[in-house]
Amino acid sequence: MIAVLSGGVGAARLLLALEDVLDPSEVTAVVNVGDDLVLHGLTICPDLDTITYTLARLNNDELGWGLRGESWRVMDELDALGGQAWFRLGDRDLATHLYRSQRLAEGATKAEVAEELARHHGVAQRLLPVTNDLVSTVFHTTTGVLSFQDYFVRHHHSIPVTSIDIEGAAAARPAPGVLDVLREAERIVIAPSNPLISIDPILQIPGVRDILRQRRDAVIAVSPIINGAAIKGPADRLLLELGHDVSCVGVAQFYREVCGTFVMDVTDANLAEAISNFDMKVRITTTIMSNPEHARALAREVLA
Ligand code: FO1
Repeated sequence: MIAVLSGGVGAARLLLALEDVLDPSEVTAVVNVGDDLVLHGLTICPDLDTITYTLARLNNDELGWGLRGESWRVMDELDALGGQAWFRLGDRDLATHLYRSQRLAEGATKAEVAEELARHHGVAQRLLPVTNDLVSTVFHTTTGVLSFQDYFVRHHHSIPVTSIDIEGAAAARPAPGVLDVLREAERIVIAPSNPLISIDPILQIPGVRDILRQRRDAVIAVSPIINGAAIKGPADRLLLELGHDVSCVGVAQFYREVCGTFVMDVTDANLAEAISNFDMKVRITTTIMSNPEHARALAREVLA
C-alpha cells in the first residue's frame, strides 16, 4: 500500500498517473483540509473534491477545480442579488456541498462523507482527510490576516504574505486510519503540491511528522518547483516571501527532516548535488505531467 500526502491539482494528477502502474485499491491519499471553508452555510473541501472529481474523470480541466460541463445559474442569480459570488460554486458542484453539509449536520465525519462521495463516483483509491477536526490555513499579509480562500481566490494570491498559520492543527486529531496508513505504507509519497500551504498543514497534524521522520527512508517527495517556478499557483512567490530558496533546493530543504528521496525535474539536474547534501537520494525525471507518457514515467519513478 502506498500513501500519498496530497493537496489539490498536482496531487490529483499524480494519483491519476499512479493508476497506470498500481491497482487503485492499493493507494491511500491523505488529503489537506486547510483550504476548507464554510460559505452560504455549506462546508466546502476543495482538495478532497478536486481529487475525487479528477479520479472520477469529472474534473474541469480548464479551471483546475469544479466539475466539467458545469453551469452557473445559481451563482449568476446570487451575483445579481449582490450575494457572495466571488467563490464560484457551479450548479452541479453545489450538490456535493449540499450533500456534505447535510451529512455533517447529521453527525457524519468529513472522512465518512469523503468516502461516500468517492464511492458514489466510483473512485477506488481511499481518500482520507488528514483530520476530521477544523483546521484552517490563514495568511498574515501586509494588509492584515486573510482566510485561505480570501487570499487565494478573492485576492488572486497577489498580496505579500509575512507568515502562515495552520490554525487548529496543534489541537487536531488525525482522522481514524491516517497514522496507521502512514505507519504501514510501503512508501509515502509527498505529491507535487505546495509545500507551505498544502503539505505543511498535513505535517502539522500531531503524529504525522513524527512517523515520517521515523520512516524517512520510505518517504519520497516530488518537487512542485521546476526551474525556479511553480507549476501552478503561488508556491514560488510564497517561498520567496517567507525566506526560502525559490528552487527545488528550497523545497528539498523544507522536507529534509521527513523525506529521504527527492524527485526533481531534468531541467534542474545541476541542483542535484545541493540536494544530496541534505542526505537525500535524488531522482531526476520529467516531473511536469503535461502528457500521459510523462505522467506515467513520473508515477514509475516514485514507485521505483
Ligand atoms: N478557485 C478559484 O480560483 N476561483 C473560484 O471561484 C473557486 C471556486 C471553487 C469552488 C469549489 C472548489 O472545490 C474549489 C474552488 N476553487 C476556486 C479552487 C480553490 O480555491 C483552490 O484552487 C484550492 O483551494 C487550492 O488548492
